[in-house]
Amino acid sequence: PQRVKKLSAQNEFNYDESKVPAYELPDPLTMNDSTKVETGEQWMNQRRGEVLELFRDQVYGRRPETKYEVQFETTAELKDAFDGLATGRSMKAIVTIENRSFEFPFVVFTPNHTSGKTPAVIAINNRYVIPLEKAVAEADPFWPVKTMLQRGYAAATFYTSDVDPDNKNGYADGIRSFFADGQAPADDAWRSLSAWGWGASRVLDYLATVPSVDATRIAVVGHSRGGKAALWSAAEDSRFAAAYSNNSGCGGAALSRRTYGETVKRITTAFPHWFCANFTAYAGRESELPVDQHEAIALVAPRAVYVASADEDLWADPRGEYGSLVAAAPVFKLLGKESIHEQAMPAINQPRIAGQTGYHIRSGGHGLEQSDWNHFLDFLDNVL
Ligand code: GTR
Repeated sequence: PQRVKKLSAQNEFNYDESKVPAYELPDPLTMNDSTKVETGEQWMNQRRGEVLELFRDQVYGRRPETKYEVQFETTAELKDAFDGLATGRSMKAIVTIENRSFEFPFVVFTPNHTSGKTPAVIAINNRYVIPLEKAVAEADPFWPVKTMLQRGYAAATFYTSDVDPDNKNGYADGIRSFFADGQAPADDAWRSLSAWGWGASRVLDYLATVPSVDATRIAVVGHSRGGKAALWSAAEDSRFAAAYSNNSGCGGAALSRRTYGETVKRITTAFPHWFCANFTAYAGRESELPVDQHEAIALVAPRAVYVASADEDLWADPRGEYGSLVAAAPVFKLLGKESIHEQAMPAINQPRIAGQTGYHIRSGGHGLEQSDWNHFLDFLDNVL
């Protein structure tokens, strides 16, 4: 069944392409003062910072500047996981500010027999906590750790709610409240999507200390709400070499101005803890947003971005997800990189890869499946 949502009485959500409003996307290559960006340096040194600030201010919120320390502890180890293919570790990140601390767990598998350093994939996991033994015993297409290891990647994951509860009433138990020392969040302060992205950066901190891992070849991946967080994570942290945003929809890869499927109004009402207060104000007036999601992709340029949709997942607006990738192309081009620029979407289950960006639309519903991973890893092999 197609993932479409309807409110009982009114026809609140649009799934009719002919009813998508005419819109003009903000030009990533025009500075706030209307100057045109003409060189890659100008983008990297001037305009990129402006766009990043706009997203912080209007969409995902600003991360705190408070100084903190992070330490890592191994809580369990599995030396010969998958018949000796890899070593698995349950880890704990301990974040300290003065005499207070906050902990969250994560899991890492590193290949045992490698020549040289391996790339790594960090998955922002919005499903569950993964004990080591379970990861080994039960093949799970949502996080196919064995596939990644066999293809020469280290694989790490953490559960979103362990960093910041995915619950509109969960603030007190999360990292945001820890940073704010229990104070309520300011209107422009970070929200959960940004907090989860921050969690991925802490896992990267750890991977950067692992001798067998190449810290310059680490990707961040997420599905749906995790896919929104993955994109923003790579925008905020340039150490990520690639981002994969799967079925991420509204507030992820999909263009907000299309108002197809999920809208700003619906998402900020259903999930008020995901976006900063300012974003809520664009409910029903998406065309007034100073940014759109193609610019979140542009923030990752010239690094690699992979986007995937599912043809029945209309709630996430596949056309809008593809469209933002294409609309980011001028930024890749200015940075001397090739990227997808064809306006027409590729056929179902036919991945399209061009330079630094890749895309596929899978047949079927909302989800992250083995075939999605296979296509993404093919792309990653190419770009890393
Ligand atoms: C939905 C939400 C989407 C998407 C999804 C998910 O309910 O409307 O934005 O994030 O959840 O994470 O599976």
